[in-house]
Parts: sequence; structure tokens; C-alpha cells
Amino acid sequence: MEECDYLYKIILIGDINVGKTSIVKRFRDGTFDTTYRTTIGVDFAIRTVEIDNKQVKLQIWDTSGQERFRSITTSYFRNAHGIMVVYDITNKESLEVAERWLLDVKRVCGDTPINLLVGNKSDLDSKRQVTIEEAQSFVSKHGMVGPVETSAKTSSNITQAFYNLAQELVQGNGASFSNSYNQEDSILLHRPPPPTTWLSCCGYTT
Ligand code: G3D
Ligand code: MG
Repeated sequence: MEECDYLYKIILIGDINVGKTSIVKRFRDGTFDTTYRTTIGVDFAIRTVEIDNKQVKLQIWDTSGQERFRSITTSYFRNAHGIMVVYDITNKESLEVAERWLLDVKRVCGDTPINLLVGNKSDLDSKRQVTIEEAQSFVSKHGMVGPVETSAKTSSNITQAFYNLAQELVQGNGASFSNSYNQEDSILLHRPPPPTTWLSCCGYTT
């Protein structure tokens, strides 16, 4: 089995329709499509990246922004190392919703996870409602990292956003693979990858 140096649990949170599923799909498969279904509760992706010569495995949880899944979703925050708080740069209200999710994270996890603010749909700059300065002040107010503006549609900054978060986690001396991998913490609504890939540490890269 291939070795990996770190494993981090990363959760994407934010309002419905900001592009969380599209971001995960773009990062995992390198594609953007408009035909997939609405996220039911929580979905799952995994990818290994190299940071400072270390193999860093990211276990990425894509949550639904729908209120009716809120209690399920918050149960996933437990043991998260990194959170991507996603809003849509063309929708000011989505930043306010992001703040509510962030407060949920703080309630469940305290200050343990590193929170990265991600403003998605940067390709729609002409419809922008949230300036980069507003995003920066949100970051300062909540002790986050970022902001990073992404577009799942054009792929702009998607990889960068995950690398930024992974880098922060590695530099923050995050948990090692053996310490952080606890399948007991997972409640799966969608099945994870098949067992052969699930069981191999860094073997599953797409
Ligand atoms: P969610 O998982 O946060 O609910 P989705 O969001 O990934 O399901 O995306 C919601 C809608 O926004 C989708 O449009 C999707 O195509 C679109 N979208 C996601 N990311 C981007 C982006 O970076 N730029 C643009 N222009 N659109 C994006 P539909 O029309 O299928 O509802
Ligand atoms: Mg979704």
C-alpha cells in the first residue's frame, strides 16, 4: 500500500446553489456539468495532493445547503480539519448564509478547524454583488484564511483553493493519517469509493 503523510477531512459548507458540488466535481474529475442531481445530505470525494514533498490526502465532504438537512450536515463537522465556506460572488445573501453556517461550525468544533472563505462564480464578474474587500473583512472578522475567488465553470483557482487549505493544514501541523482516520465518524448517505480504493491510502487519485 502506498504511504501518505497526512489525511485531512475537509467539509464544504454554504448556501444552496453557490456551487459546492460543482467545485468538488471540478477538483475531483476536472469536469463541470449541469446535469447532476441536487446533493442529498452529504456527498464524498477523495484526492491526494503533494505539498512540500508530502503526500496529503484530502477527504472532501460536500454538504447540502438545504435547511432540512442542517442537522445531518452539522454532524459531519465533527473532526473536520478544514472547512471551505463557500458563497456566490453574485449573491450577497449567500455571504450572510455562509456566516450562519460558520457559526454552526464554531458551535460544533470550536476554533479547531481552519476555515477558508471561497467566493465562487468568479466568471460572472459583471453580476458581482460581493467585492473582494467585503470578503476580506469577513475573513478578518471571523479569523479565517483566504478569501479565494473560484469558478467551477472555468476551473479558475479551484485547485489553488484546495492547495491553499492543504498548505495551511500541513503548516499548522495537522493530525497524521493514523490519528485522524476514524471511519466511525462517518455516516454515509452516499457510498464511498469501492473498497479496493477506499482501503488504499494514497492510491486513489483521479
Ligand atoms: P450547490 O452544490 O452549492 O448547491 P451546485 O451548487 O454545484 O449544484 O451549482 C448550482 C448552480 O450554479 C448550477 O447551475 C451550476 O451549474 C452553477 N455553478 C456552479 N459553479 C459555477 C461557476 O463557477 N460559475 C457559474 N457561472 N455557474 C456555476 P444550474 O443552472 O444547473 O442550477
Ligand atoms: Mg450540492
